Amino acid sequence: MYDNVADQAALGPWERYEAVARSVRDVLSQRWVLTEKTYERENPKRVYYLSMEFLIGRSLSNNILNLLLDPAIERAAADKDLDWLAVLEQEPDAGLGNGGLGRLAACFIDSMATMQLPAMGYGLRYEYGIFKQTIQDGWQVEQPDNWLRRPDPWEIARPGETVEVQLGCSFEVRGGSLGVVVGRPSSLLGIPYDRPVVGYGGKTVNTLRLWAAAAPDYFDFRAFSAGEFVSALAERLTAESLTRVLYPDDSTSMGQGLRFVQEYFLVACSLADLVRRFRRHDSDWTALPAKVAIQLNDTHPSLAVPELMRILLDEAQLGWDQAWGLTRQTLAYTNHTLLPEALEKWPLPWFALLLPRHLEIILEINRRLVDEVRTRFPGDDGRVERVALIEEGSERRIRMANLAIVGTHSTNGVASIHSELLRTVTVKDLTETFPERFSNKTNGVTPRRWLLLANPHLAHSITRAIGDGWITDLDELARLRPLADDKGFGDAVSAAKREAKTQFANWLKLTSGVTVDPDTIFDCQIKRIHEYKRQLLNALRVVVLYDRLRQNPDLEMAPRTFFFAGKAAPAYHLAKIIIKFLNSLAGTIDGDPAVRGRLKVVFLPEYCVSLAERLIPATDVSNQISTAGYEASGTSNMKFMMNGALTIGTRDGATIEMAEAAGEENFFMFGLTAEQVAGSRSWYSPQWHYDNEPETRAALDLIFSDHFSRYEPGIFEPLRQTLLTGGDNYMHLADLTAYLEADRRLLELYADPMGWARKVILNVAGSGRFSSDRTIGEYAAEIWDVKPCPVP
Ligand code: GPQ
Repeated sequence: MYDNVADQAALGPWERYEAVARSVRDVLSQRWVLTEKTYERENPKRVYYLSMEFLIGRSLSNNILNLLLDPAIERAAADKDLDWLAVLEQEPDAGLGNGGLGRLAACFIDSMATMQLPAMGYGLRYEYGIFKQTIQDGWQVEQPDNWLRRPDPWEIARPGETVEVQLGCSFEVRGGSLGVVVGRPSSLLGIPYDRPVVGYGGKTVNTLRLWAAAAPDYFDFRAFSAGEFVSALAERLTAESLTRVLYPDDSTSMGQGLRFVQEYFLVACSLADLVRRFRRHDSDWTALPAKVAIQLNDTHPSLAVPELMRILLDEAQLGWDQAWGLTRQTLAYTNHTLLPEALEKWPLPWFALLLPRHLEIILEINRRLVDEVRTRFPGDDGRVERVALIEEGSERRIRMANLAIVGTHSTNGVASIHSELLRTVTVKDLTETFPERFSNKTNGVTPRRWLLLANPHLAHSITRAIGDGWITDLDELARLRPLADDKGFGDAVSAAKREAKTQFANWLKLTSGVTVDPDTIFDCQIKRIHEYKRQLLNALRVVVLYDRLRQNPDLEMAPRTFFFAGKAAPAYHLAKIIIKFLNSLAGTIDGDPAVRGRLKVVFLPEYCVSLAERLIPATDVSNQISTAGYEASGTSNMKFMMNGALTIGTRDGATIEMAEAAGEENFFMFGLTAEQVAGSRSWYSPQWHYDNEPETRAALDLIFSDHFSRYEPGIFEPLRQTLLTGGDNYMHLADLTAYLEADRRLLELYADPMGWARKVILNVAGSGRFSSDRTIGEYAAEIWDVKPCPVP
């Protein structure tokens, strides 16, 4: 089991981790090779999932589980007297993503492998993933995530499959921004690093291929005058810095030139690679859509539209109409947000400099599109302006979402309400032009990582009750419904929750010194910090509860622990103030003897996949409280549901469908609907709520009297702006009273343990639809037309 050249007793925890990981890799490598060999032989239609983010987390325990090696490892761990948990802790999270979008990509490749689909993920091999978050004086401080400092046993470099990418000019990175050297075309190498994606049962092992940028060896040293050898070599480094770091923005496009080149690099490397693979089997270009489906994870890889056109026009020498038909039939696009600040629009001059041929192609696509719309809607100039790929203005920009919709055969949203708003509001005109292209594919999460691995006690209880078919067919959970009033099963579920809470409390104590009491209600909101997700609304709820206890020390209230976790984009100032506020709230409440033991707030730093795996199973109450109409889907909401938390939430994203599946009466839904939000935004008056709602007023007065910032008076003034001016797009105060009312109902239920357990069971039983296996089944049947290709 240990192949390190070292005495076993002398092995440190890292060497032990590496040894175990390598032996697991040895076990899977045969299947990995056989999987690719089978695809080569059978030549099935393949799916390629292009994404700038894959938020993988750790791989060792997941791979052991999916390979069904856990009994063997348990024996080995016992034999060798190995501190197994310490070994697992050695593995850094592969944090190559910001949040939901990146984690969805990771769940999807798990499902595709489990369902034996001939699929591959394509992404970038960032040397630095999402930053590490520390908290200093309550403020977020970012640290670089050097996750590849030590060799990663899960990646295999494949220099033999390097591809070359051409750019219209040279570029260099100066102080983090992009400088271009006009008139000197350049090229970059993409070196693939492959990671195994083990399907459950270990039959199929697919590949996640991540590209690292490098400068070509024939780098033009003559372009530099004699004696500039060193600076020439230094410039080479700029090529290598292209894949240095993941942009840490979630649902916001920062419009950085370096990011634009990263996106093109992903697209150019991946298309070159998959076209090469296609051409090995098929000489006939018209077979492309019959053999290849490419899914674009948001607009980030939407340069695939002009890139595939370029390949078909310039390399395959096809005519425009044929190239266009093949491009559209091959590509499909998923939209993940309606937020205007997230919709990518790249300056036209950047195309002119870096990708002049692509610009030419985009302009021609636009010309034909505008012609078509003019013909179909004569005289409707407004419509023409709105559907055009080019946004006019002082700086002309390319609308990447329009390009993605026009250049593909399929556009989907990620939850029913989101797809509907996309069609009827955000891109209404394009929907009317191409109605048949639009559909919905509600998100899902992999039950292997998020239930079987993360919550072994609950998983075991479920398996004892209904067998283990649920692991690959989550709809089986519906068979728990008849057990809603079964005392034995209810006790088992409650015991599993209690166990997960204790384990979490122990871990927290050990790693941070923070004490939490598993006998309190664990109430969580964990996600990126964003105004639309309304962590501030949750904080206001806590302030109201705190104030009630201060005013009335004898008030009866079940003791609660409120957990917050999440990162703020480094340039998102208000989000960083929200983190400071949550920490100040935690500190003040901790220091107030009046509420000791009854109320506690904990801000957990460094939210990541591994932390979610610990906290979600331990949670009693899941907060999903975005302003209705803003959260495209949410995916942690589903993880909480299948792990036996009850949801308090707004009618937004997939939470709506979750409540339908479990029965609304088993959810704590509150607040304005998306329709009401849209209809009342213009006359929304936070001042009215302040004037007419005593608890709202008391909470705000407490905050702005510096009760939570005694030694830093005034620091929360920016929150006043957000909460109390008509400029609050997210209408926090409009939902506070309804939130408190839902919270009251929730506490009432908690006082009845049997009633609580009953709703928990009905939630778990109703969560089957939210497996990413179901989602991938829909993509495969309705968008990709791909079938399983089992490995013998
Ligand atoms: N999402 Cl546009 C992200 O995580 N990052 C992004 O940049 C964009 C969307 C999320 C979205 O906010 C969630 O509601 C979804 O559940 C998730 O994508 C996956 O679709």
